[in-house]
Amino acid sequence: MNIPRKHITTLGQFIIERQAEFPYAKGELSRLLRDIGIASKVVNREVNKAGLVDILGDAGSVNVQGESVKKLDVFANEQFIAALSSGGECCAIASEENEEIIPIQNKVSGDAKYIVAIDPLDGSSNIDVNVSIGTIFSIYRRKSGSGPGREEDFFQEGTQQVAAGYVTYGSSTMLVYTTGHGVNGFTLDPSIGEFCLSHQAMQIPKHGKIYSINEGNYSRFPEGVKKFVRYCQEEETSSGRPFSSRYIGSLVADFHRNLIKGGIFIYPPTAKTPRGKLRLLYECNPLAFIAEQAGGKASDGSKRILSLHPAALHERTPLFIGSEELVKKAEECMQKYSPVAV
Ligand code: AHM
Ligand code: MG
Repeated sequence: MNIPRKHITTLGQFIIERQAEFPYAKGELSRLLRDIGIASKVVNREVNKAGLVDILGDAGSVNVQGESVKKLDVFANEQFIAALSSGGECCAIASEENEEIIPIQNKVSGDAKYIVAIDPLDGSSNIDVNVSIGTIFSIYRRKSGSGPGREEDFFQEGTQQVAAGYVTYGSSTMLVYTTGHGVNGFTLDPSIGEFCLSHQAMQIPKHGKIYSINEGNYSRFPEGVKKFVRYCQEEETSSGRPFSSRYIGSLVADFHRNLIKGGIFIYPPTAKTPRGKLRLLYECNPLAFIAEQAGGKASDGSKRILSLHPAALHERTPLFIGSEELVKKAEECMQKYSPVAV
């Protein structure tokens, strides 16, 4: 029996069809997103064969946050830098793996207009145990006039992002992005090597029933977070509590699951890490943009993530992100029980 094939929209087609929605529709942003999509396919290929080749394990170096770097982090970083440097639309990159920005002298199109902040491979401690990992990216227009971009170009609030997205390398590989007109998700079809539109106009459920937090740190949580965790665990039929606890330890995968099913992800300030662990520029801001575009909310416990003004490239912030109702409830707990912790 012949099963009629459904119409497929590839990422490339979708970006071009939606180009008119982009703030400055001259094709540059389309090309930039295309470059990121291509690099992520190369990274996906390596991630998928990580168990087969001698690419696992520490690369022997330590990144700027003092964490050990796996070989795939290095590989992913190089792929994205190469794609963005040669693509002609990006004038500077800020990467989790590089202490300083990477300024790009543009030979192709003169002065490129965009800067990209990226975490090339997040959750890398999960690589050698076959658990989902991801790439997170954020795109801004430059503030400086011409030539290679500068560090100050990156000190813009998250509200200024023109596009943001992530790729999750999991049981299937997905690219999810927004340009400020809703959120769309594309699943990689390995047989044709294309990201195909699979999740159109994604919306996060308003009332989620999942909470995601590293409860091993419970004793170090501020009182507000402890109260919220206990709220999630209490019995109450009308609100569906107790909620389920789900924590992968890969931000992209935890966020992606909660985006689809509804829930809250928290990386709070702790006694050990008073500003939390996650980085504002290339982890929190892009996911906050996506969360808001999908009808959710992202906060540092009291302030909107997208309103924070970065003062350093690798700045950290506490993160409460996901379904609106749950983030509001967590904020209430923080304001009531830990007003000075945020
Ligand atoms: P990384 O950028 O070094 O990979 O660290 C970020 C990861 C996130 O993916 C995840 O949400 C978090 O660290 C987990 O941290 P913890 O192990 O402290 O719970
Ligand atoms: Mg990271």
